[in-house]
Amino acid sequence: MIVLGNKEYYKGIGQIQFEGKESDNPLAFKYYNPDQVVAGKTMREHFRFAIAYWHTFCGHGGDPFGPGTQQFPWDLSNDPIQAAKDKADAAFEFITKMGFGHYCFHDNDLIQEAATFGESESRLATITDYLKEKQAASGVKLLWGTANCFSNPRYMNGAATNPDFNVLARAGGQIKLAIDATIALGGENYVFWGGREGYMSLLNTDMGRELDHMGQFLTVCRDYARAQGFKGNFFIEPKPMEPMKHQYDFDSATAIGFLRQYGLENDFKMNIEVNHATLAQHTFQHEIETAAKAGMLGSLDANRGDYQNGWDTDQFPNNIQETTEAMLVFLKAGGLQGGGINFDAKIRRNSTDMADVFHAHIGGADTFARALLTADKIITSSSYEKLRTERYSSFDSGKGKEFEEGKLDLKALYSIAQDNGELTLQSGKQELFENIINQYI
Ligand code: XLS
Ligand code: NI
Ligand code: NI
Repeated sequence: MIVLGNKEYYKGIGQIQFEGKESDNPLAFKYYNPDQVVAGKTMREHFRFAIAYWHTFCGHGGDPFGPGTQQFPWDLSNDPIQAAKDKADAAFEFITKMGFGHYCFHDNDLIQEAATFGESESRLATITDYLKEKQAASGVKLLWGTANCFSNPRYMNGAATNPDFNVLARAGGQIKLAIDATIALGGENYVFWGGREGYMSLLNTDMGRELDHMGQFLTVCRDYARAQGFKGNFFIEPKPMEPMKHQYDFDSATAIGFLRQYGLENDFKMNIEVNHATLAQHTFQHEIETAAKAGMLGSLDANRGDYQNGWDTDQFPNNIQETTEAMLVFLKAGGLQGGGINFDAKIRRNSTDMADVFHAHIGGADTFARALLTADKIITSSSYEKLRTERYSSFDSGKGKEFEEGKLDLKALYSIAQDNGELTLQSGKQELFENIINQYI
């Protein structure tokens, strides 16, 4: 029997409750009311909020100009297994106090990688057993697991796209273990973020061969997991650059095309991250819409970038306008397929109080909740839907309808153009659409 820790890490902070927007309590939700029904589902069901193990329990605030600023009481033990268990205790305390139902991890977030592959395998198995107990005791579930195949120097030239086969095989070994851990913990999904799958310079890169390797690699990962009985989704998390100059999963459209080319479209969906979208020069809502149109809107990694510098700064969401536009697309798409909203975000380097990470997650959840409420009101009570539908009304009947049905050829378009003569301009009314968003916020 595993003895679960009973030390309190976040002292003086209790369960975070919904108190409504009039509350001045910084440690309460103002908009996120888990049991409130919006558009036919509770907020809890819409969002399935998850905590990212890496930022919240492993990130110490280091940046290229200085070391971490956070000292976590769960990092004190010199024994890696004890330290991992202490971290798990802190994690489950935090997730439970937030009232969130899910968490996400990389294998190496859970426990420090060992000097040998065999020792790493046994460490991961040990902490997996411990987490199983923590999940059972708390009811918290695993939204998705993944493997960190980008930090260790062995992956500097990529994992599945490494020019050295032995590195590819090593990544395969590591991912097998991460899939095993995900399955053992009842994980609902498994994520691939191609951290170093891409290139720094095309001069030394055979891109076509690397893409074929990646397609084949994902195929064997899928086949293995399915053979082990894994029923969940696999998610690709597109990102255009950083750490590589060019990453193969550039954006949703690129990743969807890739999956279709390699016959993976039935098992894989998108995990869309706000800051990755903006790094690709897209909006968050553009990426959601692209995935939804392909039937591949799997999950979301919630954060925001800094719109002055453009990097993947992974700040917590607080932009109501942006999130409202995203929630419009989200609601119209019918929500997520199997995924949830994972706060892939970190507090700033100079946010050093234990309460800061609570403020951050409360703010993030409230941003999504307020945006969902607003988007729902826009859809149900404003002229937004009608205005959009009207723009396309020329396709609802007559020749436009025939075109949609594939009944008109180019010569038919030619004769319609001849008959019509010059056309009157149809306004796109963008400013009116923008005003509706503001009116309902
Ligand atoms: C990095 C990614 C990463 C993935 C999981 O930019 O967002 O954190 O979500 O590997
Ligand atoms: Ni990211
Ligand atoms: Ni992410």
